[in-house]
Amino acid sequence: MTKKTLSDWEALAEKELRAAPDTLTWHTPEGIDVKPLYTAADLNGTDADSLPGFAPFTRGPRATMYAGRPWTIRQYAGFSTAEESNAFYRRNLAAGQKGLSVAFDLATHRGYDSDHPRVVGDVGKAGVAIDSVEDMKILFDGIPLQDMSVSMTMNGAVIPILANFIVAGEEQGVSKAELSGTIQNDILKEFMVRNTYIYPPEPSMRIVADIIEYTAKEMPKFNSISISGYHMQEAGATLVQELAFTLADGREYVRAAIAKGLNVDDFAGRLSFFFAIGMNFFMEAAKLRAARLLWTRIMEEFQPKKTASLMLRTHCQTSGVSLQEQDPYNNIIRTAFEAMSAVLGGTQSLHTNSFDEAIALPTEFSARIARNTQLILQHETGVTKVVDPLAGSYYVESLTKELADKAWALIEEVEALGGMTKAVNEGLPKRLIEEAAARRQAAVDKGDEVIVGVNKYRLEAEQPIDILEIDNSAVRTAQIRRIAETKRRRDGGKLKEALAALSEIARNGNGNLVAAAVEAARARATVGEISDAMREVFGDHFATPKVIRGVYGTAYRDEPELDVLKTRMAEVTEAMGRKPKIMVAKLGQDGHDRGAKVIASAFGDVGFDVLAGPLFQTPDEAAGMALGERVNVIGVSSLAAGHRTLLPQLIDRLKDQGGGDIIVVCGGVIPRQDYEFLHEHGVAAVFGPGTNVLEAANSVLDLLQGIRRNQ
Ligand code: MLC
Ligand code: 5AD
Repeated sequence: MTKKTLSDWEALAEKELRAAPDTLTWHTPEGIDVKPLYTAADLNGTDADSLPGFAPFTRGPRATMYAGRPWTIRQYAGFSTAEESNAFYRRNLAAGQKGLSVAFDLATHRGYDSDHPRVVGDVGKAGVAIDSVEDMKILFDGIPLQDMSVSMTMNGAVIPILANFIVAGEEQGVSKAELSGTIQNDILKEFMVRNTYIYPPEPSMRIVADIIEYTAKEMPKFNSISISGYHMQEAGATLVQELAFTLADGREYVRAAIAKGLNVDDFAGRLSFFFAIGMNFFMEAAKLRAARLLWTRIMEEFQPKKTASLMLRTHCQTSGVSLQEQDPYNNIIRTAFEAMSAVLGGTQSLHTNSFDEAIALPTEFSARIARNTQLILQHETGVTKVVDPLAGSYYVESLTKELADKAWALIEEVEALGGMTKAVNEGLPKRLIEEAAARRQAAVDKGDEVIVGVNKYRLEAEQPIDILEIDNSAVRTAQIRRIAETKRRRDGGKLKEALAALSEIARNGNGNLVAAAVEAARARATVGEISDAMREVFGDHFATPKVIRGVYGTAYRDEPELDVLKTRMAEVTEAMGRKPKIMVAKLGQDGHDRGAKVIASAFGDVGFDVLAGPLFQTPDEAAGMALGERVNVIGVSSLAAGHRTLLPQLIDRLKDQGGGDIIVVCGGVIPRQDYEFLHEHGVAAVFGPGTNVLEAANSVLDLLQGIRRNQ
C-alpha cells in the first residue's frame, strides 16, 4: 500500500464533509486556530524530544514525576472559626488529603479585625477568621507543622499572617526553619483581578520583596510566593493572557528581589506558581508545559547557577467559573476532566472544586467527592505511572508551542510598557481580561458556547441541594470575645514598642517588615493592629472602577433579541424622561468583580445609564451614593456570601434617607434557599449564576415598568 499524504486526507475529508476541511477549524478565544487534524509535520519547532527533569522542563520539573511521588492533594478550605476549620482539616487529612491550604475570610484578607465596623457581613464567611496568634494556634492544633506543608492564600494582610504562622509554629515547638509551605504573596494580580489589596502598589511591592528576602534567609523549606494566574482565568482571561501576565508578574518579582540585593540563586528555587485549569482539556495541559518552557526562558536572563532557579513548579485548581448552579452534579464531571488535564500537564499540587461551588462553600459531602476525584485519579487510573504521557502528541506539542509563542508576544508587549507594575498601573491587563470576559458572556448568552444544563439541555425543574450555612453573627461574636480576651492578657508596653518598631521600619526601610511583625505577633498584636501600623505609613489603595464599552453590544450586533430590548429601552427612556440609571454595587470586602463588570458593561451597551460603585462600600455608603446620583435601580453583585447581612441593611438605609422607591436587585453566588429571605427584605429580583444578561436587562425593565415577575 502506498503511504497516504496530507493532501490525500484533505481530499477524503472534503468528500466526507462536502466542504473544505478547514471549515472545521476551531477559532479559540486565545486566537489559536485549532485544526481538525494534526500530523508529524506539526512537531516541527516543538520540544517533543526533550526529557523531564532537565531545562526547559517542558516535560516536567522532576525526572520521575508522579512515578516517583504523586502530586500533593491539597484542598483549599476554611470557614467560620479556627476551631471549626481545624476540625475540618483533621478529618480531611485522615481521609487522604496530603497538604493543607488555608482560606481566610475577607476581613482578614483586608487587614481588619473581626470587630471592625466595615466587616460586619464578612467575618467567617468566605474563609476562616484569624485575628491573632491565638486563632492561628487553634487552626493548627494537633497538626504537626514540622511535617505538614501549609499553603496560605494571603496577599493583602500577608505580613501579619506570615508572622502569626511563624509564631504559632514557634509556640508548637517548631522553628521557622522547619516550616514548609507556601504563602501566596502575589500582589500584582490583586490589583488586576482579585482585589484584596490594602496598600498602594509601591509599598505593596516592597512587602513582596521583604517576604522573599526573609524566607530566603530564615525559612529554607518555605515557598515565598505563589505567582497566580488562577484568578485571571476566573476573571475572564484567555489562557494566553493567564500565561503571559502570570509569567510577567514573576519576572517583576524576581527584579524586585534582585533590586533588594538578593542573589538570584538564593531565592528563585522557592518561587512557585498557581494556575487555573478550565474545560479546554488539551489546551490546559499544554498551558502548563508552555509555562515551564517560558519560565526557563525568562529566568535564563538572570543567569542563575542552580538548575532549580530555572524550574517552574506549580499548584493548580480546577476552574470555579466553569461550574454551574443548574444541574449541579454535572460539576463533578467537569471537575474530574479538569483534574485529569492538570495532571497530564504535570502539576505539583492540586485542588479539585466541590460541585456546590456555584452557590456556597463545600459541605463535608461535596468536599469528600472533590477529594476522592484525586484519590481515584492517583490510585485507580494508572495516570501516575508514566511521565508526561502526552509528549509527542502532534496536537499537544503543537499547542504547547503556539501557546508559548502567543504568550511570549504578550509578555514582550508588557515589557515594552516597562514591566508589569507599569502595565498594571496603566490598566492594560485588566482591560484585556475584562474585554475577554464580556466576549465570553455574549458567546454563552447567544448559545455559541454550549454549557450543558444551562444554555442547552436545561432541566425543567431543579432539585435543591444541601449547602453549608454559616452563622456569621455567631462567628463574629465569638471572635470579638477572643480579641477582647487576648487584649486583656497582653503586655501593653511590649505591644506598643513592637508596633512602633514596625511602623518605623515601614517608614525608613531599614530592616525587614516580617522580622518586625514577628515581634509584634509575639506580643499578641492583632492582624488589624499590625496592618494599621503599616497603613499609617503606606496609606490605603483606592481603585476607581472603569467600565469597558462596546464589547458585549458588538458581539450581539444584528441579533433580533438585542433590537427588541433596545426598542423597550427607548419606550422606558421616553416614559421616564431620561435613560434609566442603574448603580452596580459591591458591598463589604467582597472584591470578586467579574460579574459586576460584565453586567455594568453589558447594561451600558444595551442603553442603561450605568454607574459603577467602588469596591468595599458599606450599605450606608452605597445608599448615599445611589441617592446622590439619583439612580433608579441598584444592582448588588454578591460573591462572598455577605448578601443576607448587607442587602437588608442597604434597603433600610435607603428607606431611612427617603430612597424607598429605588429598586434593589441582586445577583451572584446566592443559594435558592436565600431567595425568599431576600424578597421578604425588599429585594425585587435575584439573578443567580447562569442568568442570561439580556433576560436580566428585560427583568429590570419589567420592574421599572411596574410589572413584577417572580424571579
Ligand atoms: C516531588 N518531590 C520529589 C518528587 N516530586 N522527590 C523525589 N521524586 C519526585 N518525583 C519532592 C519535592 O522536591 C519537594 O521537596 C517535596 O517532594 C514536595 O513536592 P512539591 O512538588 O514541592 O509539592 P508541594 O510541597 O505540594 O509544593 C507544591 C508547590 C507549592 C511548589 C506548588 O507552592 C504549593 O503547595 N502550592 C500550593 C498553593 C495553594 O494551595 N494555593 C491555593 C490557592 S487558592 P523539597 O524539599 O524540594 O521542597 C486561591 C483561591 C482564592 O487562591 O482566590 O481564594
Ligand atoms: N473553601 C473552599 N474553597 C474555596 N474557594 C474560595 N474560598 C474557599 C473556601 N473557603 C475556592 C473556590 C473559588 C476559588 C477562588 O477558591 O473554588 O472558586
